[in-house]
Amino acid sequence: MSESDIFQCVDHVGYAVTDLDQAIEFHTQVLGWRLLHRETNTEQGVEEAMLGTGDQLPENAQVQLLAPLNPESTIGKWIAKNGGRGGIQQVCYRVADIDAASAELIKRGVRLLYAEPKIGTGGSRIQFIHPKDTGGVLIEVVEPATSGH
Ligand code: MC0
Repeated sequence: MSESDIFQCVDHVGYAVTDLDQAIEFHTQVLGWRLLHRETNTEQGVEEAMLGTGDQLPENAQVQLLAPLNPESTIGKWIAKNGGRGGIQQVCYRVADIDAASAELIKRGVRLLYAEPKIGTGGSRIQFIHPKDTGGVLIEVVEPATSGH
């Protein structure tokens, strides 16, 4: 696999959704994605589902469906600002070592949202680059739980 000097690949695209079950049904029944994983992440204020083409995480680029646990959560506020509708909220790039990647990104002048990575889907470690420093896209950075780091 050919990699950039920081990122390995697009890990997932994250959609804010208003109804998780309905969104899972659409993505599996109509689009043909497979449901790989589902969990509640109270720290992030979401109930989320990962969909892909294989059997387990991590794999090829996935789709992440993010439903707000409450209106004050990040996703709840994003949906409210988006006229009450869902949509693409983030794109996530995969790294092998999130501590090294974070240090390098800071050195290159972007603001990260957290002082230390937080826990994301499936026990992964996650960080975000502020959308004001990326041209308007919220970029998540993930070190999958199974990367061996
Ligand atoms: C806000 N902005 C965005 C944006 N959210 N721009 C692009 N994409 C987004 N998703 C812009 C707004 O339009 C606004 O620009 C400015 O940022 C401030 O927005 P705000 O509405 O005042 O919102 P804040 O400042 O309260 O929060 C924005 C911030 C927040 C990015 C800090 O969304 C955040 O902390 N995100 C990281 C966590 C997260 O997204 N968690 C949910 C996924 P203007 O020009 O109007 O000033 S959890 C997840 O993904 C986990 C489970 C996983 O993958 O494993």
